[in-house]
Amino acid sequence: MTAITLVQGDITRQQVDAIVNAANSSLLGGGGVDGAIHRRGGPGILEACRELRASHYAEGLPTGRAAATTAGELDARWVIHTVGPVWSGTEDRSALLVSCYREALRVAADLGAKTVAFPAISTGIYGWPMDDGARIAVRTVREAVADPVEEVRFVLFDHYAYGEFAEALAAEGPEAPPG
Ligand code: AR6
Repeated sequence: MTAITLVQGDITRQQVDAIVNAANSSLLGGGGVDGAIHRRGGPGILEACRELRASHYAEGLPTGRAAATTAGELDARWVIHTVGPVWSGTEDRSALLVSCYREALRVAADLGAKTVAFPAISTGIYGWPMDDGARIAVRTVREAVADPVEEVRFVLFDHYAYGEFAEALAAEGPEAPPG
C-alpha cells in the first residue's frame, strides 16, 4: 500500500529516496523547482543531465517523460527529471501531465525507491491552474502507485498549493485501493 502525504515546504529539503524535478526538455536547468534543485544539489546533477542528453536524449527529454540522475548533495539518492506540459487554454494537455506523474513513478519503482517527493508539476512557470494540477496529481498517483514505493509525498511550496492538494486528496481518499 502506498501512502500519499502532503507537506508544505521546499522540496530540496526533503529526505527521501527520490526527488522529482519539474524540469524542461533541455535538462540543463531553469527557474522554480528546477533552479532550486540544481542550486542545492550542486554541479553533479547538471553533469549527469548533460550525460543523459549525450546518451539518450540528444533532442531533449520529451514532455511527459521522466529520467533519473544522481541527487548530488541533496538528501536523496536520485533526482527524477520530468517535463510537464505548458498550460493551454485552448488545447487539453492533461494526458501529458498524467504521464509525468506516471512515468516518474515508474522510474522511481524501477530504481527501488521507497519514498518519492513530487512538486506540483507545471503549476508554476508553466501556468497550470493549481486546482486542476492538484486533482490530476493526486488521482494519477493514487491509481498508479507501484511496489516498492511506500510513500509519495507532495511537497507544496505555499499555503494555497497545500490547500488545493488537501482538497484533492480528501476528494480522492488518502490511500490506494488494496492490490
Ligand atoms: N519546493 C517545492 N515547490 C516549489 C519550489 C521548491 N523549492 N519552488 C517552486 N515550487 P515550477 P513548472 C513550486 O515553475 O511550472 C523551470 O524553469 C511552484 O510554486 O518549478 O513545471 C523549468 O526549467 C509551483 O507550484 O515548474 C521549466 O522551464 C511548482 O513548484 C519550467 O520552470 C512548479 O513550478 C517548469 O515549470
